[in-house]
Amino acid sequence: MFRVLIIGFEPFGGYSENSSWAVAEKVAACGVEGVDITLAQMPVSFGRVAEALRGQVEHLCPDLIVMLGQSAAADRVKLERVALNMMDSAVGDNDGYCPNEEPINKGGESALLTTLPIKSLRSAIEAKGVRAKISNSAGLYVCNRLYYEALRMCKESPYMQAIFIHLPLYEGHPSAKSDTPTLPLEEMILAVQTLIREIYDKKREI
Ligand code: PCA
Repeated sequence: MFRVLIIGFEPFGGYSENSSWAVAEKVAACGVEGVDITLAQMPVSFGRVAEALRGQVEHLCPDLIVMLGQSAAADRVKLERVALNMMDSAVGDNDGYCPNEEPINKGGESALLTTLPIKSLRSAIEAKGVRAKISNSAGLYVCNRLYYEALRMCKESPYMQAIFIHLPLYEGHPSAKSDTPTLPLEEMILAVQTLIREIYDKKREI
């Protein structure tokens, strides 16, 4: 069976909920036909997130890692193309750590890119009527840290692929103000299910 590790984050930065976890939980609960989905929550911690991912990946050996993160500034589903070898944050993570332009992997590659066909994935999501776009920066916070680690692991194990998706707040999110962009939870669930289905179908054609 095609094995997928789906990841969401714990709340952070004063938000009582994290859209990424709400969506990941629902996708894992509803499932995708023919796909074995395992759910994991990651800490919003520069220091702990890589080990948390490694533990899950070594245990599961997934074919695909789908990582979700919340971005309150996003107004649509954002498919992240690239992870940068840098950590920087003025506000600090859930451990209160504020890295100042620190490399993730000293001497390692400056950037790592997903090997998934990101444009056709965007088209598949849009064809379901969900707003989506490709982003060329996942920021320098914990999501980027996790994505870099996942793409590094994919280089070590080429059968494995990974993608990071930033999600807006969902409609009804307790932290959403009247001017915060939101998407219905169901649309974001559909987007992630569609992406998994699309990747799985393409694999089966090979
Ligand atoms: N978003 C943060 C970290 C956790 C999350 O959901 C980010 O964009 O880095």
